[in-house]
Amino acid sequence: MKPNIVFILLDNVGWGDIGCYGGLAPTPRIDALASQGLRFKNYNVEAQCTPTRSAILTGRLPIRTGNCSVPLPGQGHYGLAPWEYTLGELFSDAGYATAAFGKWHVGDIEGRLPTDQGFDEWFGIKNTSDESGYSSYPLFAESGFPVPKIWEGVKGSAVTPVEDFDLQTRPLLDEQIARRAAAFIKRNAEVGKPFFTYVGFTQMHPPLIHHPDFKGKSGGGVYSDTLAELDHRTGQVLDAIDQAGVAANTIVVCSSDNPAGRSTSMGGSNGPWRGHFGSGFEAACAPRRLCGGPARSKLARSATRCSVRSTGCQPSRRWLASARGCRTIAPSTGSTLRHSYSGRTRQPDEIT
Ligand SMILES: [Ca+2]
Repeated sequence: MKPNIVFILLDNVGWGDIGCYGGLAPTPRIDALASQGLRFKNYNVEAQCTPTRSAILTGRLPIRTGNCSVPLPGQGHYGLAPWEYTLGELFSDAGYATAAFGKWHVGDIEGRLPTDQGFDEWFGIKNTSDESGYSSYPLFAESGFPVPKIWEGVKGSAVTPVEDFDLQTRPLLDEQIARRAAAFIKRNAEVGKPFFTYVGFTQMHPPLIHHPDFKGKSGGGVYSDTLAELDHRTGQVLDAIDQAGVAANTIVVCSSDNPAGRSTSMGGSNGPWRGHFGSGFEAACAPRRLCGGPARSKLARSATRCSVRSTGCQPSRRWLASARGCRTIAPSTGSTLRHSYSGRTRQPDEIT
């Protein structure tokens, strides 16, 4: 039976933010996921959102896909070119139902959106959470810049706007992402179709604004409150898997795309690592990553120092999907984690 895959990608969460890595804010759901599976202690990503996301989705170094940095508004087209072979395409070719929810940030034009890159459906934002502040800037109306939107779409059709993405809707977005991801999981589990979903939560990326249900809940300020929400949203996705009765055949990966930022006033910890989001120091490449299921009992219930890179996600998923007939990505930089996932070794293998 093909395993279901749920890839939860957090935004700008530092090594030291999560409880099981020494964080002080309570993150019980993510900590529980770590205790059920494999916790990586040497998982390396890129220093910014777009480079890491492109590497996860393609298994290729950002320099090979042209995604070495986050573009600024007005810099022109960016992201994954239509010919890149993404996880969405890989799992579609292997017979999976596929969906992306949340932040994309690897292309914002037709041909480069999730539903153009193999995903059957998508709900979320094309770029980054910074855009929620644009319409509140002085002279925004005079600038002629379009009001940022939250979008949705299905494969084969143009995406359509759901609502404005602004400072009012920004704190409510992850609630919608979790709800839609849960519905997708339950819908496909009911019909017995293997599924892959890429859940890109938008927290803890600025602007950091309380969801009303979590304001003051942690006692540690806005950063801690929002981290509590992020933990809760992750838990909602895990609950959906359990409620759908497919936990024994579902692999969950939880990862951050890059570390916390440099601002100490807003919170965020990169643990023992020097530097911050976007810097050239080690913290920029060292978020943490957790795995849980299938078959959670088959996984090494442990932490590993095995060196892993974000490019390893695509070859590993290809193995997990038993995706014979999937196109070979060339040149790929990733190595699979098949034996680490199965608990047979703590070293990556099969350099592809
Ligand atoms: Ca990020």
